[in-house]
Amino acid sequence: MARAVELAARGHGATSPNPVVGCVILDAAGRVAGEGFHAYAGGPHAEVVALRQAGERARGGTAYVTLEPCDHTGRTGPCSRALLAAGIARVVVAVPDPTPKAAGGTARLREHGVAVETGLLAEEAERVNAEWLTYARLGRPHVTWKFAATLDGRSAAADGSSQWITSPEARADVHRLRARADAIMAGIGTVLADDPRLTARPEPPRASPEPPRASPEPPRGRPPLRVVVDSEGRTPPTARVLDGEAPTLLALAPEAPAPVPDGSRSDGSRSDGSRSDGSRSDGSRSDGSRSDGSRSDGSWAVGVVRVPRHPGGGLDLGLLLRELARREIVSVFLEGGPALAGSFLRQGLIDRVVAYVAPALLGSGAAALGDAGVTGIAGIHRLVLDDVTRVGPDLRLTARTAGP
Ligand code: AOF
Ligand code: ZN
Repeated sequence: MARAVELAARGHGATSPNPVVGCVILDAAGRVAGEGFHAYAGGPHAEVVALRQAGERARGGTAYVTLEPCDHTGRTGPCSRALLAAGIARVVVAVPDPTPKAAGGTARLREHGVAVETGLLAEEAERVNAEWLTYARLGRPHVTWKFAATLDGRSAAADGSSQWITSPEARADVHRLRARADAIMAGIGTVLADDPRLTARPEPPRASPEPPRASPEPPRGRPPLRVVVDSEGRTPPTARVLDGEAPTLLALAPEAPAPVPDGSRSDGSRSDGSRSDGSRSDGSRSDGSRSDGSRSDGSWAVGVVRVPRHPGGGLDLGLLLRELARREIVSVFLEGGPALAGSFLRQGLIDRVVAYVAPALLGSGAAALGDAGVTGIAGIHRLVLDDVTRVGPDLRLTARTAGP
């Protein structure tokens, strides 16, 4: 199962809106006969990849799968039946499938006399598939909040300048994480202060830190969606997030002025709520945008979404996340600033924290996190530390909140 979890991780950043899944098949004598992972949505499921490799050796064997085998016909056929047809005698599952649509694989396997065990290395399998499991269980994307700070916890100097606290290595690492996410989010304060591009620009790996991919996958069609939380509609028309290099969504309060006309047609809905496809027979749209959100000139569209205000201040971020889930955004990489991160934490919507800590001191200046609703030590937000890694001269700490 540990190997299956390792295999599942190879799908990171490529399977959305589907889970990452790994599978190992042992023959009747306990030797590895097949391995597989889910490489992209619409591609064969991990079990099917492993069964193909195992061939006849699967008969009487054992399948280790990180997620309960599906029992439905979606983009592909049911894995429960594929396992039965291959003559698998025993199936070991780490985590049950939380979606009513696909669950039921273990029940069907048992009905047909297959020995099924569940829960093996469940914690590891949960962690590798955290984004999708959060999306499937809660109906909202998984949120990772990333920040960079000095040893004394400052993210900006007293004059407000905030760039280059961490090393080029740490910044390259951030681009790698951005590329894995379906959406990259920032607040209007960050857009006004830093004018970030919010695109993923990962460098090609030098020494191949990731294991080679075992099966080919089609290239990702769409760069991560850039989301700006801009309650009052203050995004300047010249902001880099509007440069068309990647799709952008501006989240505005219901009555705020829209800084740009709503060019989003990716789901056929207009900013006024009416539904209109607007497609032409050549696949392009009357406004020059295509169904995937790209325009005929190769640039990406800017869309607008209206989000009610939250009684505690700012927008109702839970509703914004639900809207993103509706657009099949499984994971959000939140890049600040302090006010938005504080609102997310207050509203209980941060699942993971990635902190880049530079061995440097400022002594004054702003903290990474704004008001998180804590007034006394009893209200402290405690996290579970999952990983500590050196990135160049800096440290990367990964922690998670308690989770659903
Ligand atoms: C995957 N890969 O390896 C497994 C999945 O749309 P489909 O037909 O590909 O089905 C997707 C669902 O199947 C998915 O949401 C999950 O519940 C189940 N298992 N999915 O994409 C896999 N084993
Ligand atoms: Zn399946």
